[in-house]
Amino acid sequence: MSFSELKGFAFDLDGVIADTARFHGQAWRQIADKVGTEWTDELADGLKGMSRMDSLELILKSGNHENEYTQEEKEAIAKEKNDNYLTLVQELTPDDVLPGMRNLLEELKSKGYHLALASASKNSPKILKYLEISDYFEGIVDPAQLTHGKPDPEIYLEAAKIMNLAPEQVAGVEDAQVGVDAINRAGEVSIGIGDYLKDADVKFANTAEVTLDAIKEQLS
Ligand code: B16
Ligand code: MG
Repeated sequence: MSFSELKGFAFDLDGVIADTARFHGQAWRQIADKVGTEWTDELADGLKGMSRMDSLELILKSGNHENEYTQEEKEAIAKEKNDNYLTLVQELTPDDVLPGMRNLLEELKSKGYHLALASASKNSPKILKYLEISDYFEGIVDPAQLTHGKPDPEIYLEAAKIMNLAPEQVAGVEDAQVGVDAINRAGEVSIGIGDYLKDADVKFANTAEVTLDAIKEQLS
């Protein structure tokens, strides 16, 4: 893993750039209550970075309810969660960019790094607009076009393609274990934010600590 090889960064959105993980959590908690699954911190962490349908499956499974709903009913529940989420995120403003991240995007952009978004969220273009940071990214991977969710490397490989870079020239930034695993499997440099993460090449306790110098220091 060499810092000098890096030419681009692929960012996760929820929990890395935007303080939206709490809104996903809040909206899923209502669904967990509805289907009768107990809400625990472990379940909340496990949902981070997972696609909408995978998240619902995990909630159903952890309460042993996986065989109680038809596909049509599951789609209706997932829509209900998303409607709740979209109501909650309406209150987002540019102040909801997580600490340090606007400066980091600015620094990376001004130093000529390529930037792409590798979020599992189908709502990410909307969220970037609320936060007024859409212009930093030269591309957004469309999760609707992917065959597999994180921890499959597909989303991070797509992000490298969008930037026209080889995987080893890209660093991915994540707050979820499935996301760090996806970056590692893509052969990119993994930057993990959160004490609970395992196997990240570069580790930070929170977003405020992430700077280009600090990344360089950990990679050399
Ligand atoms: P949506 P990320 C992920 O975004 C969230 O962490 C996860 O909680 C959510 O279920 C997933 O996006 C799908 O989001 O329902 O909005 O399409 O962390 O990959 O940026
Ligand atoms: Mg995330």
